[in-house]
Amino acid sequence: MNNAVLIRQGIVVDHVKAQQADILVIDGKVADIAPEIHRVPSGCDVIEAAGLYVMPGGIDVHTHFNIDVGISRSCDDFYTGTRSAACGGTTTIVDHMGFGPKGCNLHHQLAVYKEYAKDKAVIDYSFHGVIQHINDEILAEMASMVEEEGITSFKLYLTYNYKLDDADVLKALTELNKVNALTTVHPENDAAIALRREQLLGQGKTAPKYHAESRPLACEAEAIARVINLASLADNAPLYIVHLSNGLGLDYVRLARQNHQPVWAETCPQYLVLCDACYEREDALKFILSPPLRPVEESRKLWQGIEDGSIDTIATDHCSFTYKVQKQQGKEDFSACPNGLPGVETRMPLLFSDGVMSGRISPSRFVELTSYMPAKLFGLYPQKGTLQVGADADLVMFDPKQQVTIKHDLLHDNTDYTPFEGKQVQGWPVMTISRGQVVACNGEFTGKAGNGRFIRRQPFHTHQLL
Ligand code: DUC
Ligand code: ZN
Ligand code: ZN
Ligand code: ZN
Repeated sequence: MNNAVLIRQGIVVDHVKAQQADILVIDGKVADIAPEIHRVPSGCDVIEAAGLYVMPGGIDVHTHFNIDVGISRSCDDFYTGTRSAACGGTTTIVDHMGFGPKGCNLHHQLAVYKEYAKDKAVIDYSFHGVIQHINDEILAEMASMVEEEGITSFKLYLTYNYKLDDADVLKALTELNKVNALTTVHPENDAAIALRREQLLGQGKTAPKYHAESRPLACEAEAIARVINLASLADNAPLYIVHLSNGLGLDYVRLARQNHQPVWAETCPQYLVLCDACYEREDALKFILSPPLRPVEESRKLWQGIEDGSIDTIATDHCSFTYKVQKQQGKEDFSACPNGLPGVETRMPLLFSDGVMSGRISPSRFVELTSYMPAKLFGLYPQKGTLQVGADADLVMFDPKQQVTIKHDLLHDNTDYTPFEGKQVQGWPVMTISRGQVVACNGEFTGKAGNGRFIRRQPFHTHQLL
């Protein structure tokens, strides 16, 4: 199919600059980008983008679609999850694979997930491997996951049923470093959380609001400091901290970097625009996730990290459960509530509004946080994360003039609420293009299930990041 699109006179933004330009897309790739393009193939479609920001499509490197968390299965699958992503300006997701039965190996995990996504995804996708236990087979599989399958990042949990002890964390970090993979970590101190949870429940403190008290920020900060030191012991293995929620953890990341350790940090919109006051609400169950929402001063510290460069990416941790049914499991006992929030569709508009339009960050820094750095860290660059010639024509157009009050009714996921209900934003994604095809336009989904492709990612090399 010879398909050509000319996007005219938008404010084209990359991770370093913004300038008015035309973009020519041919067969799903960026074919030219210039102040004005006059030579275009006959029959070329034209999209007028004057006054719109035209940016690389969002890359959300932290979703949990269709995940079985033991007490429930998240309610967005790879169709509704990617549809929602597309409508919010995201053109690639990297999902954290769920946990197969105990004993299931990494290649099996990948085969299961490829089936989940194959006929459903509407935008391109990849997966992070999840190391749910360590043995010789798992360690031996890591190299071929990277070299043959293009799975070049893996997740370790320090809490939940799949937590690894320190010796296994060291083994995983060491081997993943050796095979050129990036290790991502969910850092929370499991023993401290288990003890507090037992104490709270024993005192009859079972209401949803005690979820946050059961895992205070010191639990997270302690685990961040620990895993940073374990990574240093593992021949200075590269390390990526997921869903950072607090300032002390961020200070540990800064300290590690001052010591030239290859450490990167991700945060999520919920930690920037919501706070622990949500746990005082009647519908507190809607906000149960881990790490929990923090006091408002922590959001301020995270924004500081976004402004000064010590936070590298913004992802969502989209892990949705319905409020009316699934979240109600936690009504009488916070520990029985499935953990997680929806957010894949609201990530880009929230950061555009509260970041760019409020003057905290430049449009280029927005691109860096939402697309360029995710692509660089996770082996998608330069196919993704940029609008340079030859890159996939994955892009989003934001209208800075549109004011929107976020309502669940506007969104395209499969849950029944948004934690951001009623929040006003300035600026909205009015068109999303995935490999040259319009997949969302003015709030309407126009893509197709199965059009998304599995992307084999490049191995990780620290020197390409520094
Ligand atoms: N935290 C959540 O709240 N949900 C999914 C996984 C996680 O780490
Ligand atoms: Zn996590
Ligand atoms: Zn997660
Ligand atoms: Zn190299």
